[in-house]
Amino acid sequence: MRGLAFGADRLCCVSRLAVVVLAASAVLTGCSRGTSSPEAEIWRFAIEESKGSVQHQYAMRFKELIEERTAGDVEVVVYPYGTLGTSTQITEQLSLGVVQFAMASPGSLGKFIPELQVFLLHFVLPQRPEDVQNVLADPQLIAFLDPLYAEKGLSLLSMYSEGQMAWTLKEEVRQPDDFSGLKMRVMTSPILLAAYGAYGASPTPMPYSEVYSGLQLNMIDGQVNPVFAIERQKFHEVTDWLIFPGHSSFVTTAAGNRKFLATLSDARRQLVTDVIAELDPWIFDIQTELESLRLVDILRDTLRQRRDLHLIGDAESLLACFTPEQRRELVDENPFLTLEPPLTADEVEAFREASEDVQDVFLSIGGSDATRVLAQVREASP
Ligand code: 6CS
Repeated sequence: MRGLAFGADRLCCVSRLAVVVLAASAVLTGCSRGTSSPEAEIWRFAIEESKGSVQHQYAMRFKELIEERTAGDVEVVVYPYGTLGTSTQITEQLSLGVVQFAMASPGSLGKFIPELQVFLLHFVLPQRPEDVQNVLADPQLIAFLDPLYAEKGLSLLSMYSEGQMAWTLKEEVRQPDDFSGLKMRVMTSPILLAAYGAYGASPTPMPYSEVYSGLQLNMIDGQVNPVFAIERQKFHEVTDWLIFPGHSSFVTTAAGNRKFLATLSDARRQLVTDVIAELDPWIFDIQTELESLRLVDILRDTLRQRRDLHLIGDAESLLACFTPEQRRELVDENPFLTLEPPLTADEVEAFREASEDVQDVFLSIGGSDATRVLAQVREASP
């Protein structure tokens, strides 16, 4: 087994520490416990995002369905981001079996499973959300990636998109040259460093929880995340530009501890499989809905806080779900919002060209199966 990148002693310490933290956090923090009986078997589900996020919705629905279908014999305890540590620490805890389920995004897990970084490449996944979802649901792709998870003691349960990626920046960026000298926060996978390095930025890895203060204190100039995450983390309060370059979607994966899943009865394992299958279309609708709801919230904040916001993107499609009233109040009559022209085809092309070399970087550092996984993603794309 290719263990996660730390030694046995440290694993032991991490494990003991995590158990203590889990016990304390269940009492002290906002982790979601149900009302099941004291004898209920506990399944712990750690997520990389805060309450109100796409991952939180997913985990809470998982909890609801599992508890309902086991008539309370199983209780799922959900640990939102901040209760158990960084994304990397959550993955370590999953690998150790301290938690039984977790979200593990390629931006973090890609350090340990390099092939997974295929989802971090720009201009590789399709543009239409439905097409992205079809790629991620491709059984062949999942069957191909699961053995790589198995080497880390994990099981890949599902992959889904959390929406298109947007940049929030302190300055306008319309072409790669505009990134010159800008410190762009990225998650910790090497391909993200290469991707923003290729645009001329200074990529700066940083845990999610430190991004807001990093922007506020000018340690970084920008960051990249889907709209709901920008709103939840309030990144729009510390950046003036919200830019939709159309270069990628945020992909995450739901994973389980492999040994734990193997110890389940056939019926319980089937239950997990069924619930996960049911969640795939459900979370697609939820994330689509959150994308527009959270943009409404961001624009409402600009009014309330009297903060300027410049939006670069395809306004018609971004604002399509706004009610006429929201459109009038938050867009047409909002003195703090400037709808800038979307990136031109040439500007997008300049980013696409600059990103091409990063595919070679992926093939050279992306692990032994990088070529195959990239071909598989392309094959599954329309
Ligand atoms: O940027 C990040 O670090 C985080 N972004 C999202 C949307 N989910 C989890 C991840 O850690």
